Amino acid sequence: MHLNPSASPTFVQVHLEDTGAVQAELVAGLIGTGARIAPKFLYDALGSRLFDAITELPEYYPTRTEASIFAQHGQAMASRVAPGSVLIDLGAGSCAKAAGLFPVLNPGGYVAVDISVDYLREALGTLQDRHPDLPMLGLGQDFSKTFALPDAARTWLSGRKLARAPRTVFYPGSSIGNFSPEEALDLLRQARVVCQSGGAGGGVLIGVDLVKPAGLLEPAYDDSLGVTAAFNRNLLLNVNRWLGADFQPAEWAHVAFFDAELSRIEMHLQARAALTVRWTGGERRFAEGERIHTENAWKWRAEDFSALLQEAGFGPASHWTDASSWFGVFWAPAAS
Ligand code: AVI
Repeated sequence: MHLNPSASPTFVQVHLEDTGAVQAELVAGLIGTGARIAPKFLYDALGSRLFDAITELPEYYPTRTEASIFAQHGQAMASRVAPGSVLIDLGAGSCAKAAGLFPVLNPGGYVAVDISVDYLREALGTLQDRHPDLPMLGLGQDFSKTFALPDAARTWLSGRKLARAPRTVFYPGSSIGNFSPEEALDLLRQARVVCQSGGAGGGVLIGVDLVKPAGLLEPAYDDSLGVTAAFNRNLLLNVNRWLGADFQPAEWAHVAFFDAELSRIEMHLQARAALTVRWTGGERRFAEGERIHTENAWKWRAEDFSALLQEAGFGPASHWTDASSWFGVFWAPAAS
């Protein structure tokens, strides 16, 4: 392997929400009828480790099923993705999924996007050592509300003669399922704008968990080791830090079920007994059995997701699945 010790990734952090805004969002969710806490609070340092553990559980099929689809159909995907594209990896984390596809996709540049640039430093540094000639940018950005390449990223692309390269937005892991259908449509529309601002041949490559019987779905979100329950309850410890609150995780039961009509898994925390939670400047009484809604994971039918891509303005989608059609990886060109 040719190692160029001078190659190093560039890092850009887009403005993070200030503490006051985060606290206001949390309090608004807690005091309303039907308490809710956004799923982003699942992912503090411990929560991210617990999620990594979830992906190894026998019941949690999505990660390994998607990996098998990439392994089996990577070449077919590569025939759609223009070589030399800039691969824009949403929620990149360890960058492992994108890195596994470099040999087949042959990108001309790699932009790893995650909420904090700190999550990307180590992984991108290691990856750059393995691919010294591939320009790499770590972008710290919360793309869950708005997704666009910031000026600093566009300048970085121009500086590497990649401004007119095709752009592939890569969003694996079925994280799109944690968006409502309306939010998913919005994100896909924005992804299309990002693709269309590059050269011809761009598109999205996206992993989507498909509808299946509740008997398969529910254990994936309520495993026998209790790892998902710990992941869900850990959100309360994170909220305690943000708000100075006194949630006691042991007082809350993990609840996960599939709502077939809405086609989504719902995760909640349910008070085991009547209790009061206090935080700096406020409190909320919970009756026994009252719930806090913490996450939704929508499950799509392949034809509905293809239609969503079309509604977002993409051209006709292709998709690949595993033998049981549990999971789909979709490619859709930005030009319709
Ligand atoms: C990150 N996301 C795709 C996971 C999912 O399956 O919805 C989060 C998760 N929640 C519970 N288990 C996994």
